[in-house]
Amino acid sequence: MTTYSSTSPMPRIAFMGPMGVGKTTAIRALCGDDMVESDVPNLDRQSHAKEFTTVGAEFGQIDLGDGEFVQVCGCPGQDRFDFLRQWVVSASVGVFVMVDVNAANAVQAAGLLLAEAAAAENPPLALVLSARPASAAATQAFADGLQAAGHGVVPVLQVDVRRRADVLQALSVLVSMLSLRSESP
Ligand SMILES: Nc1nc2c(ncn2[C@@H]2O[C@H](COP(=O)(O)OP(=O)(O)O)[C@@H](O)[C@H]2O)c(=O)[nH]1
Ligand SMILES: [Mg+2]
Repeated sequence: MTTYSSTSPMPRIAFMGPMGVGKTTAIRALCGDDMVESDVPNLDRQSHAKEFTTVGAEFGQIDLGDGEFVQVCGCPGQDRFDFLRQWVVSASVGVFVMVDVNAANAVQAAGLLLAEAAAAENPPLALVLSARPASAAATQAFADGLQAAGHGVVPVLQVDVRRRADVLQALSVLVSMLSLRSESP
């Protein structure tokens, strides 16, 4: 069994993205009730109609098997929580940048978060999650847009965050990429 101490903390993976994209849903799909939530009634209904929104960060933990745990963390997408998101990013080994590729500002919004991750002192590995149904053409146009904006070739995974199997699969891709990275010299 793996134990964690202050010198080897549980690896943390962050979910980032705009309000309503599905961060809380993804963490709930992974962790069920085993999470600390911070949703409160949404007072900013002009930006988004949903009833609850996340203030502060929310955390859960998940057993990958063999006693290996990762902590998953949701970061608010609203700008007034910039400082909190930057802290979480700098303290994470991996980040999921969640996006609706059909949104007009998808490339810009995802690009900002990718740039924020890349600017961290020890940059976390970043994967993009396409979190709404999207055509192959729309997904390709989005990926091309990111590349044209200088973000390189970033993997874009299609997920339905309401399905635990989808979120688990995305997590296992990220964890595999992380273990490859830690093995390379
Ligand atoms: N129709 C539809 N709804 C979705 C889909 N994926 C997520 N949702 C819903 O979008 C909402 C996302 O809210 P939430 O997880 O609180 O977003 P957060 O602000 O990023 O934490 C939830 O009500 C989900 O059920 C999808 O593919 N289709
Ligand atoms: Mg939320």
